[in-house]
Amino acid sequence: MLKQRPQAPSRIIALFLIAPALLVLTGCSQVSGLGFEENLSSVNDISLSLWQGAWIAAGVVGLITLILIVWPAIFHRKKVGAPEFPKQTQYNVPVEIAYTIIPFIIVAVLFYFTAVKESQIVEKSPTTVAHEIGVEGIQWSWQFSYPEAGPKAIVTGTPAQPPTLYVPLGERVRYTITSNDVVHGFWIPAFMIQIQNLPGVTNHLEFTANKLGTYPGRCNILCGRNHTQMIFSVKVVTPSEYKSYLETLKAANV
Ligand SMILES: [Cu+2]
Repeated sequence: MLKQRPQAPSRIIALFLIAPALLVLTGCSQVSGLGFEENLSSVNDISLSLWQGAWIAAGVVGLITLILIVWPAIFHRKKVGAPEFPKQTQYNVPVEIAYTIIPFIIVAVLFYFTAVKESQIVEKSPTTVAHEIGVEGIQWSWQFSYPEAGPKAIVTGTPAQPPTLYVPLGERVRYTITSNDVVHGFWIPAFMIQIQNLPGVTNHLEFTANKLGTYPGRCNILCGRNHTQMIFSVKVVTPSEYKSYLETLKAANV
């Protein structure tokens, strides 16, 4: 038999009301990129608020769920002399409607904002872009082509020698995404970019890199035995350095 527990002290109630509020508030004051840097690419500018918003929404839902779990465990414990089971109820229609509608609203809101952002990301320039680069996935590396430097300006990587994708700073590039065998995923984590390389399908993506540096790139679709070796680097260089890189490719492939 359980001993009668003292009335729940008011500080426990305060803890459960104030602690979540504090967590949320301190979280809000420090909403950073949550792992992503702002303004690194034109895609980051669009996606970052969605990423932050999704985490805040998840935090709020998680907190409410935690309170709902812990609350009965503390405040509805078995009392001395109480029957073995508390009063059993079923078919609480208002509650069931609530827990059907609330998740639906959450999913609908997330879907809406995702669709809005996605359509902005895949938007094509009405006029011509500054540069074109081809990105072909091959088992198991990448092939980058630079049509501005001629049809032969193709850099092919291998698992032993991963290739580098040169990208001009601050200039919009249209990427043509293809595959010559299976499905691959062109992924530059820091730029919040991923688009699939599909055999028989040509995808396009346009974006601008906004900060000089070298960033890791990966294939993020399990594409076969050596999938993990499908790595590459993205090197963001100044427009003049990009021009001379194109010249080097042109000279090497004449
Ligand atoms: Cu792959």
